[in-house]
Amino acid sequence: MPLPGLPLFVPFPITPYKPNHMKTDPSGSAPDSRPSPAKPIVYVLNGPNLNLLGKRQPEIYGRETLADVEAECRRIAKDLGLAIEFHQTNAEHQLIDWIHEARERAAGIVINPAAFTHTSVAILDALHACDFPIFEVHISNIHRREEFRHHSFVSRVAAGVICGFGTQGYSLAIERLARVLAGC
Ligand code: DHK
Repeated sequence: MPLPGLPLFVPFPITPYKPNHMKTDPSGSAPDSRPSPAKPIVYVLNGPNLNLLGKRQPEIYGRETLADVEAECRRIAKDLGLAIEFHQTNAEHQLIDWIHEARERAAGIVINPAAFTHTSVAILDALHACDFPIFEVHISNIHRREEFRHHSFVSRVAAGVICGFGTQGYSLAIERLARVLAGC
């Protein structure tokens, strides 16, 4: 029986995003005192060989460079009121270190792990330690390519996956992340 005065249906509560450092400790102690960033930070992380974007297999990855992608990510993030940390590395451990850094500072991650998508349990584990939305991006349609590219470890933890939209996939992922962070 519903209690008098209470609605029959309580909608699923949307919990607004709080970065880790602003969460109240379950023990009851106060949240730590680091200042909250003015804008939510999104880490845009890129894995191996993406530094060669525009030069490497342009028939697959297109002619835009990673610098072009970064500029577009920054442009769209500015419009959406987000700050961007944009990185590329050829080293697995460096990607993991940035994911750990993001865990402390960021509101979300957009990641193109490139070849590590298909191989790295370590990157999956690092992403599992983050409690914010993660969007996985692939420039090419990995499902139209060699079979070894069809499996992604990262998809197990991604809120969404974009592939085959070319470099526009990054902008789409940032737009989606902004919506999710706004609770819509
Ligand atoms: C980029 C790579 O470097 C490949 O190893 C992936 C991905 C696909 C992309 O499409 O962005 O298999």
